[in-house]
Amino acid sequence: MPTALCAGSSKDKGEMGSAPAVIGSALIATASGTEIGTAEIIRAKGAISISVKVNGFEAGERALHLHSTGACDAPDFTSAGGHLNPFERAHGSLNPDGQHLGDMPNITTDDNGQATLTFTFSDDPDHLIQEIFDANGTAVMIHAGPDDYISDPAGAAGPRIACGVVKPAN
Ligand SMILES: [Cu+2]
Ligand SMILES: [Zn+2]
Repeated sequence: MPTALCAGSSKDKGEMGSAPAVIGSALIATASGTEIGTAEIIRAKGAISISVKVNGFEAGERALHLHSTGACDAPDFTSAGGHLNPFERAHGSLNPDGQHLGDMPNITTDDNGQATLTFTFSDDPDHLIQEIFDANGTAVMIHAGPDDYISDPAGAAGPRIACGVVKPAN
C-alpha cells in the first residue's frame, strides 16, 4: 500500500514534498590547516539544523559553537569574534539568562577520532538565516575542552582549536 508507506515514512522528516535542503556548509580545520571536519546548515520545514562531522581528533568531549564572524585566522581564531548572539542573552543552555543563538551541545569524538552531531536550533528559521548569512558571516568553532553550558560568555571551554567559515550553498 504505497499511501500508507508514504505517510509512515514521512512522520519524522517534516512534511511531504519539502525535503530538507543544505543551505550552507563549512570545512573545519585546525590552526595548522588540517581539515578535521565538516558542517552543513540544513533547512527543513519550520527549522534550521546543523550537522557536524569530525574525523581526526583524539577521543574527547569538546565545545562546539557558532561564532559571530566568518573569519578563521590561525593560530587562535580570535578573528571569529564571540558567540553568535543577536538577542544579547547570556551563555549556555543551563543559564537562566541564556542562551546564545550560537550555543550548541558538545561534540564527543570516539576512540577512532570520529564524531557526528546534529542539532536543531529553536529560533525562527528566517531570522536564523539572516544572522548566519549576514554581511560578516559566521564561523563554526571547536574548543579544546567541553562547554559547561553556563559560564558566561563562552562556557569555560578553553582555547579555540578548529574553525570553519560558513559558506552559503550555490
Ligand atoms: Cu566557541
Ligand atoms: Zn555562548
